[in-house]
Amino acid sequence: MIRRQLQQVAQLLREARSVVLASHLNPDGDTLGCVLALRLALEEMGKRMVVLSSDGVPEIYRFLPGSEKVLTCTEERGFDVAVVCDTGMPERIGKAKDAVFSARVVVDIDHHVTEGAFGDIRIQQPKAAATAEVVYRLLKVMDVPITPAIATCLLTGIITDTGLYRYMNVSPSTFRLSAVLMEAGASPSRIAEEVFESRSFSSLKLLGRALEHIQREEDGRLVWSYLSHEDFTELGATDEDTEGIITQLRAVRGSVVLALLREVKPGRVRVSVRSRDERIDVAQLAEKFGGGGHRLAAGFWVEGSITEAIQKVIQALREWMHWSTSTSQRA
Ligand SMILES: [Mn+2]
Repeated sequence: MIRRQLQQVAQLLREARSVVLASHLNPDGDTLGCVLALRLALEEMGKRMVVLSSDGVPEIYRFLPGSEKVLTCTEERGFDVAVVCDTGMPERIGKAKDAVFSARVVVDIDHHVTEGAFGDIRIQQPKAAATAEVVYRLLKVMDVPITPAIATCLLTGIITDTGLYRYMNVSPSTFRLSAVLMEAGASPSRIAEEVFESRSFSSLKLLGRALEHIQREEDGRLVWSYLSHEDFTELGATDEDTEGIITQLRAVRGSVVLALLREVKPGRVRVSVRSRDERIDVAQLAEKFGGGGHRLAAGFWVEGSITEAIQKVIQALREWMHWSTSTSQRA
């Protein structure tokens, strides 16, 4: 099934003259690695391309080959093919939506299964640890040589989406593909250094502040923290500096649901939520707040002060945890 779809997409891309590639909002290493690997492959094939990331490219991913070619938006329309990587929700591509849906064929490649229709061809491979695994398969079907630059983009997707091979999505094939990409010229140690050990000084100060504010409830199953607007101004930090903080909260023994609230602008709070229990679908909760994401990782915005946001969100999280665990027990 997937192989046939990949062949279909390969054919479309071969025939296309112009292609638009789009990553999701708040882009991570997987979504960027995928669009940049595809960009390199299509450039080799002489296609005209636009690569879009509505939220730009975070500093830690600027080492990725071709990242300087990524645009936040374009006026260009009417592409032959659009490829969206790593999300199943059109809202998650932000303002890239207009260019993407102006294309004659829209392809969505993801490793999460999401409800609803998105695009004309939808490839969902839940067994893959990262969308990069699916893109690798597509490139193989297209007979594209895996250059060191392409391998670097794809391995970055795998390394970041598996949290350095620590999460449950890691399978023997994740390691097999990583070995292939390493043989093709990607360096895991360099990627790890660029992504995890190249943080700004203010982002570490901010991490310190978030750890200082850490709280737990629900017998330690809900662990959360916050950053107020004053924290950001005092430390000279921006929201980009919060990247990775939520991952640190996972370190608390017994934690199941993690949340980080930060008042990015006065009166506007950005919330990230993670779950390590399949029954607790945080994307569904995020949708109630007008956001989205995946079952185990989602985000949304709340209007109001940080204090108001904490009250609202933590209460909602508690209820959501109770509801999720009791309904799935019955099912
Ligand atoms: Mn991903």
